[in-house]
Amino acid sequence: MVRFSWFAFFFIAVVLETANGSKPPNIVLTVIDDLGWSDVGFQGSVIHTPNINRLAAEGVILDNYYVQPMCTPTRSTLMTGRYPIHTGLQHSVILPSQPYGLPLNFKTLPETLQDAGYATHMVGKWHLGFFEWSYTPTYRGFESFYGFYTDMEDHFEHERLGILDLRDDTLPVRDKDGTYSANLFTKQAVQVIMEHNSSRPLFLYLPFQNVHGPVQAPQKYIDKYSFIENKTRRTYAAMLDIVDEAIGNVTRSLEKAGPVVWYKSVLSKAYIVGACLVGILYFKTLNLLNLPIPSSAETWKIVTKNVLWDNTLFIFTTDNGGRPKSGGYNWPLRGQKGSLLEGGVRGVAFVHGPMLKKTGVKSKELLHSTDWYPTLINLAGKKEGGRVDGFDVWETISTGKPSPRTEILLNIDLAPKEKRYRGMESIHPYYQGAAIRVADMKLLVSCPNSTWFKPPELYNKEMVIISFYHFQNSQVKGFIEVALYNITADPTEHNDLSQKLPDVVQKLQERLEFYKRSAVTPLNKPTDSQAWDVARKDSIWTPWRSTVGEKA
Ligand SMILES: *[C@@H]1O[C@H](CO)[C@@H](O)[C@H](O)[C@H]1NC(C)=O
Ligand SMILES: *[C@@H]1O[C@H](CO)[C@@H](O)[C@H](O)[C@H]1NC(C)=O
Ligand SMILES: *[C@@H]1O[C@H](CO)[C@@H](O)[C@H](O)[C@H]1NC(C)=O
Ligand SMILES: *[C@@H]1O[C@H](CO)[C@@H](O)[C@H](O)[C@H]1NC(C)=O
Ligand SMILES: *[C@@H]1O[C@H](CO)[C@@H](O)[C@H](O)[C@H]1NC(C)=O
Ligand SMILES: [Ca+2]
Repeated sequence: MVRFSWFAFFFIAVVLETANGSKPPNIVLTVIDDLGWSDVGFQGSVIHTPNINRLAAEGVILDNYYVQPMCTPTRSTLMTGRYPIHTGLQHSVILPSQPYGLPLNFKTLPETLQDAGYATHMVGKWHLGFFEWSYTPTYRGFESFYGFYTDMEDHFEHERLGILDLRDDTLPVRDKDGTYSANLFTKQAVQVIMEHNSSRPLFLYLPFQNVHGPVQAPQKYIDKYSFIENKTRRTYAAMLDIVDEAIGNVTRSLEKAGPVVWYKSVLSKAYIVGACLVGILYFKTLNLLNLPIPSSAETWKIVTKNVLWDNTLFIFTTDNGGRPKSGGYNWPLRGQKGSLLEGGVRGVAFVHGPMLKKTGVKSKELLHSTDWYPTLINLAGKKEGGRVDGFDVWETISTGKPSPRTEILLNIDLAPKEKRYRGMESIHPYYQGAAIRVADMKLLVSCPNSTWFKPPELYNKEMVIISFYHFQNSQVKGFIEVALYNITADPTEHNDLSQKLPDVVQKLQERLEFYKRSAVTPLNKPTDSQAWDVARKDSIWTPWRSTVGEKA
């Protein structure tokens, strides 16, 4: 009888194996907030990230991949495939009491994946607006949401400016005070995975709160980094360490989930008898031919081959560069979060999955965070509707084909001059400037200057180099009016070629002008005191201009 059930398992395995081949992949999109270019182990960091390193090594590392320099804009590119100049989110980020968000006329990635038959879940940070319910995740394509709406908050108390921001779907979660967010989110992600019915493909959007400030982590993880003297850096290391553990837990649960649910739903059906007969036949044949009969353990291995993980595309990306003040570093790249220099926008990222044809490689092809939208919906079998700025880069990632991209608009965020921008100065005075990458070259215009920030644990080793850049952790003053870098030859942006190559400057300036013509006015709005009134009354950040009722 024991053997008998193994036969059944085996048959199910074979059926699933065949079914899997044509099924759209499960997609797990993991975003690490403010993760620095050089902070993960596979970039040479001292921070311990064994799970991330292994997945990166087994997958494809994206070495020439760009994001936007801040949270809201990058997240908007993931959801829409559009450059922020086309959604109105190109300037700064949404603050808790500002009444705007990702415009409702853009169909989001989860909405499109839902059309393609996906189960869509989100765990973590939203940061794309919540002033009305219709802007929140469960109204924008996610079947479930567990996380927070605002830009940042205490990792233990889940409070932003002293007010709670934590929800399960639309309902306040008030009993998690003291539980670290990475633990909460991991537990929820694992639950989503284990409860997922694999008759539908899964889309899990998992934007962690880590490693964004406030710089906090459970003491046990901080203690692992006693060799890092600087306390901010030590705690940041702990924050990344726990994310690595989280990713280990999430991938392990993907390795377990899937067949059990399928097995349960199939068990009730009559053709299980047929399955067993085929199983018996198979084993009888092995017996007759004197071939070894697989042991229970081996059979289990075959059965579990059909877990979610075996058809999962796992994407790992930062949303912007590291912020040295909060312990994140982009060394040897220049600049930091908020800057259009490489340290702000060159994103650390990799993809992993059995559907990749060429793995264990570093892709040098030009890629941008807007590319996920068309790439993923095409993989899901749904041709994109509407215009996007991203490209379907699947062949590039999967087989190493040249990127369909020749250029990336990094952003256009110039201080207001025109009339329509007047009054915007009070919103957020920091303008990033404009930048564009075309093939090897990158042009920067009107960008706040920035320097090279070296992680403190590297000081002793390379004293000579650092003494040269010893304005450590202070934002260098001044503006880069115009600068041109050959990023392929000079990824650290040391050698400004704008004087030497004026024709190249002009060519790239024309491309910037081209994009400028299609830019929409930034949506930024002054803060609204009503947001505070409602938040204080409900003791949670909540939509305050509610036009739609809560979702049942
Ligand atoms: C990972 O799983 C282990 C075992 O269940 C748990 O103790 C640990 O807290 C989890 N890690 C995170 C980051 O939640
Ligand atoms: C999974 O979904 C299918 C199709 O909707 C359904 O028939 C089946 O009962 C579900 N299985 C479980 C275990 O919920
Ligand atoms: C530690 O590093 C942070 C930035 O990561 C910096 O602001 C702080 O001044 C450093 N502290 C010391 C004692 O060097
Ligand atoms: C920008 O900062 C760098 C590094 O500190 C410095 O070498 C350069 O002169 C500055 N450029 C401008 C235009 O201020
Ligand atoms: C940029 O650098 C690369 C690599 O050194 C070189 O092949 C290319 O010709 C350079 N491009 C320009 C426009 O100078
Ligand atoms: Ca961020």
